[in-house]
Formats: sequence, C-alpha cells, structure tokens
Amino acid sequence: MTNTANSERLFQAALEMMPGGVNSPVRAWGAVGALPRFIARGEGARVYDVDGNSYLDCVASWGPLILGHAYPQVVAAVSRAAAGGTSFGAPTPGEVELAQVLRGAVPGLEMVRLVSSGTEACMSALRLARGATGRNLVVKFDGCYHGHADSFLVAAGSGVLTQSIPGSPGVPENIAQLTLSLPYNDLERVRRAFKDHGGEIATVIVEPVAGNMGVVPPWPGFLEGLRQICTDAGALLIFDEVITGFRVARGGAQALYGIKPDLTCLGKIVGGGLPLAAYGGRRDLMSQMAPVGPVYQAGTLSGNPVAVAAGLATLKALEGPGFYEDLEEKGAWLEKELMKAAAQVPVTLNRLGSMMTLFFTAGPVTNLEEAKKSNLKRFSKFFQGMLEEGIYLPPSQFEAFFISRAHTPEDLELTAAAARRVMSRL
Ligand code: HOZ
Repeated sequence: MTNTANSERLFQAALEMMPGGVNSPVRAWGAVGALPRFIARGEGARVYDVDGNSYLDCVASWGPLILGHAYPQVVAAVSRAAAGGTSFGAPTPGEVELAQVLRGAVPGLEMVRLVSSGTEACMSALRLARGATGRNLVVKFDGCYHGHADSFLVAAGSGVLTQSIPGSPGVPENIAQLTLSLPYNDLERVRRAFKDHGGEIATVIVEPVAGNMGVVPPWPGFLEGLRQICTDAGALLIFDEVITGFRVARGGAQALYGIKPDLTCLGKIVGGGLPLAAYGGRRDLMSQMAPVGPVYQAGTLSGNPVAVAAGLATLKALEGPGFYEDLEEKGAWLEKELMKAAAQVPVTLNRLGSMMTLFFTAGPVTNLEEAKKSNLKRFSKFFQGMLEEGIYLPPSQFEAFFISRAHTPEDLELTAAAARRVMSRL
C-alpha cells in the first residue's frame, strides 16, 4: 500500500479550515471514496506528492497543461515577468501580443478581453449577450458546465454533477428560471424552445465538445443546427471553449468543425497554467463592452502580466509543426489500448484528440442522461486501482483525461499496462 501519511495529515488540517478541505469541490475526491493526494511538485508528465510518491498525470490541472508540468520556456517566461513586477492594473505590451495571438488562431475572435477565469469569461459573455440583444433567456445543455455563475448552475456538469448537486441554494429562483437547460445533441428540443420562447432567448451557450459530463462530442449537424437556429432567431451563439480552445485544434472546436460562434470563451490552456481566461467575438458585439459601450465588466487582475507571459509562452510552443497530429496519435493509441484492456468490462470511450473519457457503461454516451448510466462504483474501483499503479486520473467519472506533449510512448504504455491489470480485477 502506498504511504500517504503526509497527505492525510495535511487533509485533516485542511478540513478544519477549508470547506471539505479544498478550494474546489472535486479535489476532495469524495466521489471516488479516497483521500486526496497533496501535490508537492510536477515535472513533465509526472506529479509528486508530499509523501514522495510519483504519478503519471492525466489530469493536467484539468486541462491547461498541454505541455506538461514546469515546461522550461513557460517557467522562464513566468520568472522573467514576475521579476519585472507581478501586477500593475494598467495596460502592458504582453496583453496586446496575447490578443494578437488569440485573434490569429481562433476564427470567431475579432476582438477579445482578458479575464482571470473561465467562470468570469462565461459570465461576462452572457451579460454581453443579454445586453446586446435586450433579451434575458439563456439556453444551455444538461451536463455542460460554464463556471459557477448563477445562470449556469442549472443541470450543470463537472463538480456539481460529480457531487450529485441538483442546482445550488443561493441561486434565486427567478434567475434560474431564465435558464433553459436542454439535452445535449438534441436539436429538436432546441427548435421547440425557440418556437415557444424565440423572441426572449438572448443566447445559446454550448461546450462544442462537452468535457464536463465526461467527453461527449457533438453529433454531426448539432453545432451547425445551433448556428442556424440562432441566426434565424437573432440570438447569439456562444461557444464555451475553455477546455477545447487550443486543445482539440489550435483554433479550438470552431476551427475543427468550421462553425463561427458570435462569442467565444477561452481559459485553461490560454493561461498556460496561470489564472487567465478570455472572451471575445464579433467586433460589433465586443464594442458594446465598457468603456466603449454600456455593458460593464472589469477586473484588477485581468490581463495580469505573469499570467499573460505564461499564456504567450505556452501558445508559442504549440505552434510547431505536427503538434496536434502528435497528440492525436497518442490519444488514438491510448484509446485502442484502454478498449483492449476493458474487453471484458462494459465501457464506452469518447475521445477527441487528447481529451477522452472512459465511461463505465456499454453506451453510447451522447448526452448527460446516458453519461449518468455509468457504473460509478466500478469507476471508483478503476480510479483507485490506477492510482495505486501510479496513474493519476481525474477523480470523477464526469471529467476528461488529458494527454500532454510531455507524455512519452513509454508513459502511455505504463498507463495501458496498469489499465490491463486493474480492469482484470474489476
Ligand atoms: N471545474 C473543474 C473541472 N472541470 C475543476 C477545477 C478544479 O477543481 O481544479
């Protein structure tokens, strides 16, 4: 058995002071019946806990670390930036450069604003959509997670789904009523919602590849249909690409599928592991943001120079030829091996490039209802077994595994071999 004495001691201390001992609920590992490991450091594809155990990391800080931990150019850029001052609350040259890089990569971004978290990006995009259309309703999809702003905590994915929290106390009923949550991949339901409420719907927000109920790709025609419905009804289409941006392709899912949303939310990879996110889109819409227009949003740490430096260094490192092809190859290999390992266990593996989820259900998994058919006990056993083998997976059935550039073929072989052993005991 792995020695986890230091993690246990720290967790006991944390429980006294922080709700659930953590600063974000899924980190408490409650859903997988285990105690969280406290991480001391990371390097490449590995993390090391405070008891000296090492793990191959498939969480990647929930997505940002597409280059792996402590990527030398990112560390150097962060150190350089920090040495010159960590925050000014004033414009800096790096912001302009990052805005240029984002605009050059993501088709729907004519203008952009930097913020500090994915929650903030989605919350701000929603406010802009409401401000620009003069309408109040928002359509989202069951199991999609757009951060924890009030309007999005209705049938949300990620942590609330993992903890089986139906909604959240503290979200006023009259705010929740402005959110229509519909099944993912079901265009018919979207058409019906527009038939009933068309003139009141400000926006449809969607994860173009869902990552927060586990990975669920869009059906052919789903995103195209949303685009058409929104255009016809004068509603705005928001792509929440906090996970998929620079993950499934440099230009995100919108580049991959060739669909331009009106607004896009980015986070995770664009901050290179530091707190940075962005939202942006059509120039006429973004021009409604203060100080040009009347829609307000602001932040002391928006465009923070250290986070901008990490983002720039990260996005630069993704430019090299074959970067995404290499990730695709690794993802496809791991998918094949995990499926072989699970030959005797009913599973469904959904994958797009370097993000994937192994659902413990025969599937298919195309929406939240189907994702929830997963055998959570079996997932927990798998998670615990893999951890014991030194493979660190997301502690929830409803999250994605992420592969980074740092994962070597040997790392993937170790992961597959561990999965074969663990699956044979399930
Ligand atoms: N909502 C994040 C996963 N999709 C979890 C963030 C965290 O706990 O770090």
